[in-house]
Amino acid sequence: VIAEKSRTASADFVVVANRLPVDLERTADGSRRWTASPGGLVSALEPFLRSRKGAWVGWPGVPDVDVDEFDDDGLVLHPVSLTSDDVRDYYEGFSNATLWPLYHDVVERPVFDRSWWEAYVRVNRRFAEASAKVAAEGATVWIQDYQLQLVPAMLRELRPDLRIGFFLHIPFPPVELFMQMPWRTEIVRGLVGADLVGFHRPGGAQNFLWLARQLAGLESSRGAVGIRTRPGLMQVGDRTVRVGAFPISIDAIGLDKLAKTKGVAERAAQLRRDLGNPKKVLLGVDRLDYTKGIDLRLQALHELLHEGRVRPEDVTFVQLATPSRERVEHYQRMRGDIEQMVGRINGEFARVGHPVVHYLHQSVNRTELAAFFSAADVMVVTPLRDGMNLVCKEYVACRHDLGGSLVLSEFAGAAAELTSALLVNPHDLDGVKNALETAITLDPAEGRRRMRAMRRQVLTHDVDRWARSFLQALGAEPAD
Ligand code: GDG
Repeated sequence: VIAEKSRTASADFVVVANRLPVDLERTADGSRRWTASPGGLVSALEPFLRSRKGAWVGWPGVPDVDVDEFDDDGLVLHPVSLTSDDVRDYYEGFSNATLWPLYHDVVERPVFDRSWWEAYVRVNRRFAEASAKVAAEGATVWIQDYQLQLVPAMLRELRPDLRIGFFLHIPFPPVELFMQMPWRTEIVRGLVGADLVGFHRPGGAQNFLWLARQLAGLESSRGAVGIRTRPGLMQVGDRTVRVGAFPISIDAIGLDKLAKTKGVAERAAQLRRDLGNPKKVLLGVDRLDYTKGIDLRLQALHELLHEGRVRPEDVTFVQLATPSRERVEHYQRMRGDIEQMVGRINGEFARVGHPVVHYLHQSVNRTELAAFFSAADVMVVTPLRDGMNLVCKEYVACRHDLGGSLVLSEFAGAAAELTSALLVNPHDLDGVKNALETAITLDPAEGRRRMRAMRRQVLTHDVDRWARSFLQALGAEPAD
């Protein structure tokens, strides 16, 4: 429980994100408490913020509550209130039913609703105003993700003295798709309010530079954008905006350490026993999201079982599906489809006491997750499109034993780094089936070779390096 106290803060370093690093929870007796909301972003940025008298501006996760700013162990948290209508129109609507599908290759059809757009503008302004109040003279403000693309320009107008960075955690779409957006020019103009606009992949940065030229008439460099270094440059009035690629990562060393603990090893062994000691454990871990390709991997498994290429007594597939965005219609439909497929596979291939697919629509803690990663022979990551995908990097970080193999979609940002994975085109079902079969039967020496190469990449490119390289490009951190 964190004590709430009001004070005026003047921070030199401010992170602005849709959510705060802690969630407000209303308990059964009507009282309120804060719970940590774990995640890559929070663990990446928290140390930076604490060491720099930092502040975090974000929504506490429940509608219609007003909470004063408070100090969480040296980090000042500034809650931004959202009404139920804001949550429906700005968050579930424009963010998650317009931008999310549009930016993920229109895997679902984006809904363009003018009242949602109005709410998006209104809420972005609220975030900009809150940030303007919190930041000290000349402070650095780092704005996160697709929910807040208008904040950079709004904040610059209020506070021209600030150094402003923006990072997009999801893919930036191909130009042909972005052009569908009725408010495309407004979004581009919102983003170029920043001094540095960062993406996971150079392709996203390149698309953005092109669109800024076409839609906002901005002069920009035409050379290729490199990773971490070699940014694109864009002239916006008398300012030069940098545009770059900064592939995000995980706390690889922390996870490696956790996976080496006795507790995790014992729990992993227990999980395998609980699953009936199958020859091969296959694992999927995702937010339950239609971009993640959970249906594809189930379909691939179903066909492999049908064709007798995989025997139900040899394999167990565990799908951890964290509940997500449950009030958005696309998500409700997809959940139904996936649960039907799980039922069908088990209906046809399970024996009493031995389901082939274990499906958990639940969230587990970090230690339990590390145990699942340690227990899995084959990690299946098959998104149709994913900005980066941290799960595959987490799996690799947990495999100090060099065991396990990774089936990874080419359409995850991580595929550019994890080139020793068994890469698949998720639209090619035969290709996915072949990769699963290869992974299940992979020669252990070959598996170790691949895992060693992937670990080298993940352990040397962690989230701390990501944050530092972004802030260095922004001029907010000294160069190494
Ligand atoms: C977006 C982009 C980009 C999942 N279930 C549990 C749990 N998780 C954790 C994973 C991982 C995180 O959630 C999911 O991160 P991903 O990167 O895989 O996917 P998104 O949520 O879609 O994230 C993505 C990311 O932003 C960062 O920029 O990589 O492309 O879409 O850390 O481990 N954690 C726990 N229990 C669970 O049940 N504790």
